[in-house]
Amino acid sequence: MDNVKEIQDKLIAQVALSDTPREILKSSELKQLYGAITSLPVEERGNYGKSINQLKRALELAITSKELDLENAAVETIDVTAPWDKNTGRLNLLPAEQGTRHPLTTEIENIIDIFTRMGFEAFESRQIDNDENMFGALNFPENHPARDGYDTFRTEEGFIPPAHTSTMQNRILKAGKAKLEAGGQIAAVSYGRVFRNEDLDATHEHTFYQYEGVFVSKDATLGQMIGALRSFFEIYYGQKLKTKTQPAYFPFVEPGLEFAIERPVALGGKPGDWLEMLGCGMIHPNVLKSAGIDPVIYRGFAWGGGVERLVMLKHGIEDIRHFESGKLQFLRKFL
Ligand code: FA5
Repeated sequence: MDNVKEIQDKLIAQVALSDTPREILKSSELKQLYGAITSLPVEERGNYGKSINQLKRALELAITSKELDLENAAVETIDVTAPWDKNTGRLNLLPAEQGTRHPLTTEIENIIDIFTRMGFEAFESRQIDNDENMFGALNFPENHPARDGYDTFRTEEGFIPPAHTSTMQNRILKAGKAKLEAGGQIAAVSYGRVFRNEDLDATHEHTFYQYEGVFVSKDATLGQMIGALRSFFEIYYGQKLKTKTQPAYFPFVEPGLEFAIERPVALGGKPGDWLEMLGCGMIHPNVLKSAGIDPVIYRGFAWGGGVERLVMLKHGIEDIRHFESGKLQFLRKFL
């Protein structure tokens, strides 16, 4: 029995020093101890068996605890800043890839940069709003069919994820009223994510981005708006462009227009290839009134366009659904 205790202490001491502690279970000393049972008198075998079992339990415990220590030590030696293959020792692995900015983030910055250089103040639009900002303040009469054109989502509580950035108009007008009364003007551009319950295809997303201008002064004109928009598109695409307007209906402008550019030859177009870029017009007197601005004294213009379609033309992207797809193959093109 004394011999068993002695061997137990010796093996446990070996476990503490070993890098492969489980191997110790195969040691010849243990085998001898197991074999010795048959050479003992029958009446001693019970006690001997118990002490051997106790040794095995103590040894197992020591081995498991040593294995945990070894595992923890291995984790601690990993250098999280080192290239992947340095830690694993494996060859031919790609180095960790750095993320990149999403092309829409870059392009929204480009758009906003152009308008702020023209003197417009930029505001990010909200992603949750109400019926009044989506329709009421924008001169959509109750139950008017024009509301259906916006395929609007609603929460159970009646809130609206905005279907266009025009939901910012009433806030911008109210916030700028004091500036008008002090003899100044309102010049703002809002931008952000909008949502529509749309059937999806290569040019229609349910979640996309818009940019929207609002300008109010005592003598704003359509000519100023067309000049500002033409400058914007020429700076954005970096070349002279042919542009035109055609009549369109939006309840919040009168007259309402669509602004189109001729697809530049450099971007795969041919003469007469007109692309409608945005909706625009003179702000309806009722929209000014709903912000407390007197439409007899002040007048303004507004426009709203889709960011994705602008970017698709610039980079020759054939399907709008790539933007939200998260596909690396697409995103890597904008490194
Ligand atoms: C509007 O959203 C108006 N708020 C624009 C406006 C603002 C008019 C201010 C007058 C004054 P419309 O629904 O046409 O209009 O959308 C404007 C632009 O958003 C479109 O020209 C297009 O570029 C983009 N757009 C609309 N629906 C989608 C869609 N499902 N996917 C991607 N882009 C879209």
